[in-house]
Amino acid sequence: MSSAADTLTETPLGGPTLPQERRLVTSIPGPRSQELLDRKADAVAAGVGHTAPVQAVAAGGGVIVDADGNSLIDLGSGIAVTTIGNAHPKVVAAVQAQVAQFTHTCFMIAPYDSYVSVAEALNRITPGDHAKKSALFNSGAEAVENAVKIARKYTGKQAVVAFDHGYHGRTNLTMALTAKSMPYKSGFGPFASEIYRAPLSYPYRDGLDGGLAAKKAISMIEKQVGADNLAAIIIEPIQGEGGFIVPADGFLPALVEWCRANDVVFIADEIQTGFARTGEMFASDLFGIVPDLITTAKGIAGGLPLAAVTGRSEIMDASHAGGLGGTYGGNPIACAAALAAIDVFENDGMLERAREIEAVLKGRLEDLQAADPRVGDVRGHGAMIAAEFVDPATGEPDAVLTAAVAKASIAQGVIVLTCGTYGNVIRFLPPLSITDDLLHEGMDVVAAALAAS
Ligand code: PLZ
Repeated sequence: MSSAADTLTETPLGGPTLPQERRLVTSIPGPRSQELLDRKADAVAAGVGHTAPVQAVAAGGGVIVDADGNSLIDLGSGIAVTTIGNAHPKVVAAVQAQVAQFTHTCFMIAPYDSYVSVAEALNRITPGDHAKKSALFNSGAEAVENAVKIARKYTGKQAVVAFDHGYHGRTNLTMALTAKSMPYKSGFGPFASEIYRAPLSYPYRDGLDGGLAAKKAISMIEKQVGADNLAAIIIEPIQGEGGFIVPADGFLPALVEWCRANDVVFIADEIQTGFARTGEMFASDLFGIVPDLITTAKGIAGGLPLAAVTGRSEIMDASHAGGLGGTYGGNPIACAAALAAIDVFENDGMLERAREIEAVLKGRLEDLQAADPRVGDVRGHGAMIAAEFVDPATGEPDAVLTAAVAKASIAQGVIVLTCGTYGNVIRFLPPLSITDDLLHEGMDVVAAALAAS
């Protein structure tokens, strides 16, 4: 083990050349990280939290290095963003070239090639071979806001249905669409009107097959909202923040079919599930559905802020000229990064890598489940896998155990994230650039943390 002082002489460069190892040279947080956390407490609004008590100085492959010289295994990808790996060389080169050329003109003022190229790429790689168009934005929440605007304009209707356990963002409209009150909504109302919530298919907890679960949701929508008033339903094909809930087979296709028959726009929020995360380019492909509109962000640009709405041309074109936009939407640096990232997704074996990661993670978690009844459910696809922790006697969610396992794992240099409406899910979202050795070592640490909790 090198000493903290050795590693601190200069800041390491990120990217895949960073030593791919878990290395603890101080306790977590070390003194330099603690110094930053103290400044954060003084300078940054208390509402902005953090999961790992570290000061990140470099990241790449499957690790994040902190200011004390610790190297942590990254099983979170900054919430499913750095899917191709942090500081990916192709993204770094594309960003460096673009930033030297021009940083901003505003696409609405003086358009440029990369925005149009990203739109063309999205129209090509998103599900369905119908005519499509795209519009670019900065964040996932902004994409969701715009998808709802577009669906309302197209249909001339106002109501929007979201689902139990859904997460769509933190802006006013997207808070209304998001299911969970604490921490996302509590005290931040009033919320946008004309938002309704339908029951989700949650096989581990509702025991319903997809057809029955869809019937229940559609009945609620017809009785409580009415198709005549409904502009859109929005759903994550696999709930992210809500607990990596994979709906039963048939649930999503039945919803899509009902939308088609009732002039309702079906919006798939693939902000967390998109771009190879689930072992398909989009999770909609897993379920054989073709959404009318799809929202994307996160993995799209290798860590640069970019988001999009892509969908049927006739829907996307419903807005009057000048009705959609924003100062920064489709920023040229983010677009250059996205073109590089999409090249990696399409040509560098990312779908296969996500499926290999699924085999490793599911194998490890299913072994844990077989040995420990507190692991109630193991689920997910690709590099989006979760374990739900319960009280074995009652099946009740065990958020206390979940938090303890996550905290102990992070203290041992493995960054894991929790999620779930009941706070009882640990989710694994590693970058696809992680090695199998690091994955296994990360899972060894999580298993030890569970055994000790
Ligand atoms: N839709 C499906 O997963 C972002 C939220 C983290 P933004 N999820 C991470 C947090 O606590 O704020 C997300 C998502 C889905 C929309 C969003 C919102 O994307 O880029 O965070 O606005």
